[in-house]
Amino acid sequence: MLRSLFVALTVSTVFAGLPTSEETKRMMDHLSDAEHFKNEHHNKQFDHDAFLGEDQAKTFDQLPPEESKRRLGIIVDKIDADKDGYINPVELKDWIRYTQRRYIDEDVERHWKQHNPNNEDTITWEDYKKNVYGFMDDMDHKDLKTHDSEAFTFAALMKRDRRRWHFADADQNDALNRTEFAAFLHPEDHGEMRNVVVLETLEDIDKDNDGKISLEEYIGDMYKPEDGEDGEEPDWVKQERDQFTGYRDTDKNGYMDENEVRDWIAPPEFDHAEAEARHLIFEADSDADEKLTKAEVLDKYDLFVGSQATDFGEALARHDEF
Ligand SMILES: [Ca+2]
Ligand SMILES: [Ca+2]
Ligand SMILES: [Ca+2]
Ligand SMILES: [Ca+2]
Repeated sequence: MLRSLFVALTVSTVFAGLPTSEETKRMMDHLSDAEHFKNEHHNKQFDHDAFLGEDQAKTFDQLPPEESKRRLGIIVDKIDADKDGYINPVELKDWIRYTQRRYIDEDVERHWKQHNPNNEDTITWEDYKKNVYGFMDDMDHKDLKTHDSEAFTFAALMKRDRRRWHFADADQNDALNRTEFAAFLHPEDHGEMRNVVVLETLEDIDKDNDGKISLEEYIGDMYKPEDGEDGEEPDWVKQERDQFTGYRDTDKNGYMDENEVRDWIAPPEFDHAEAEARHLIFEADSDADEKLTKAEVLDKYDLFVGSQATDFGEALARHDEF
């Protein structure tokens, strides 16, 4: 669904008056926020693009491999805070946390300025709506009832935005100040937004709109057999089926409801940076001394630049660091 929506949004930009690529990207970020919550299987390329932004990802993809590796080497030196020649788990965790913070802060700053050019204290919903969805006024309203039409897709996104706006609006004046706007843009980063993230996650996966996630919807969200491929499911998919039946569906009624989804997505105290640091060290630490040399990192180049949590790809493409 995320993929097809992405295609729909990309195709739609040929029409006049549609959102800028920046806005389209933000809508996509929106849709993928829920994905970032799941500490399970990711669609790597999608995460990569969604996390870096299409433009950033492109810059990075265009770097010659040798140049990317050279830059990755420089980053390794930076992560090694005590300069002993090794990256230890704490250094890696701190660096991941730092880059995530930086990404979110810059993202909020950029969107805040974009939607608030006169630097007011708040942005009203009406202004935001006009800015982002104003183009819909010119759309054929018949289309709003047709599933899979553009108008229908954008109307659904607007409805979702409206609800998220309401959740982010702490003082309930229907306008968002900068802090509230940050919660709106990055609900995954704000504990008080947890309920709306749960709802969005559930709705993304609940294809038949019955308000609960069946086993097939759960699997369908993370795995689609390739065309013409009709053999056995990979082992990890079988494990996910067992996970669903054995753990996720705690009351054993065959479905995940809102509460079960809440338990599933990473708990509030879950430390993404620490989990990712541990994962990367586990994967790359070939001599198992629980720290990484530059050679070990460069050996696992793909792992590091592909990690959406580490933001290595973003760091490699930044102009201000090299
Ligand atoms: Ca070190
Ligand atoms: Ca407010
Ligand atoms: Ca369902
Ligand atoms: Ca259940």
